[in-house]
Amino acid sequence: MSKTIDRSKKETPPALEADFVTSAAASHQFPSPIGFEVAVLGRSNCGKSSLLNRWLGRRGLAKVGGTPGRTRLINFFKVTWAPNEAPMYVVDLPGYGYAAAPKDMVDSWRQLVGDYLTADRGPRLALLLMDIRRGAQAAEKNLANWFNNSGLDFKVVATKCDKMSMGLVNKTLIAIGKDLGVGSAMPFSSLSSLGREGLIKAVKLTRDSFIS
Ligand SMILES: Nc1nc2c(ncn2[C@@H]2O[C@H](COP(=O)(O)OP(=O)(O)OP(=O)(O)O)[C@@H](O)[C@H]2O)c(=O)[nH]1
Ligand SMILES: [Mg+2]
Repeated sequence: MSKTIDRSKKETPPALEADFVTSAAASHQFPSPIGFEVAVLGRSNCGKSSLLNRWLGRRGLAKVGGTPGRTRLINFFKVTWAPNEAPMYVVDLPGYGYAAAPKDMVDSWRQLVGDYLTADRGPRLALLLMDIRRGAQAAEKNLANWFNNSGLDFKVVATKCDKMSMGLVNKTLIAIGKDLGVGSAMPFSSLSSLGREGLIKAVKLTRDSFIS
């Protein structure tokens, strides 16, 4: 007899509303803050847009794939999870580390993302993503240091966990956490939904910590 897995009881439904608001190429184009904000950042192609779509349960909201490193804009999405819940911005930052990126592009990334991260935008959580197969490299270590020094809340998320055995995933999560000086990285797979519930919970806890 074949086994059917009933996930319906455990899975959080998609966000009630998730709408693209605007793209910004410079800080004067950032929309005014509306409250809590979650920023997704990581190396080009590490799965930022895919995570965003899977986390919110909105396939196609953020553009996936395409030419790595082509997205140079910051994309703002307005998200309301449930009725009577205040909306928040979810912010898809352009990826760094694209191998073929010319120097002026690297500089413009630094400028734009730096302007966003240092802007006075109220309570925020940054999600620092990396492909679990690549782990934490110099760029991720620099970013984690920067977050620790600036006091901006951040969580480390290892993406594409479906590409590894679960045994190795668990070991790698601990290793990444150690490399970056955090407890352990959080797992995610935009294919299998692994880690979605954990991410929903972690974001909610952080958000609630600012409200109380
Ligand atoms: N197997 C697997 N593939 C994934 C996963 N997440 C993303 N991908 C694939 O990785 C590629 C890049 O995904 P994106 O979500 O566009 O990555 P990104 O970080 O937004 O890329 P940029 O915006 O270019 O920086 C796509 O081909 C995705 O289908 C995952 O969890 N598992
Ligand atoms: Mg993207």
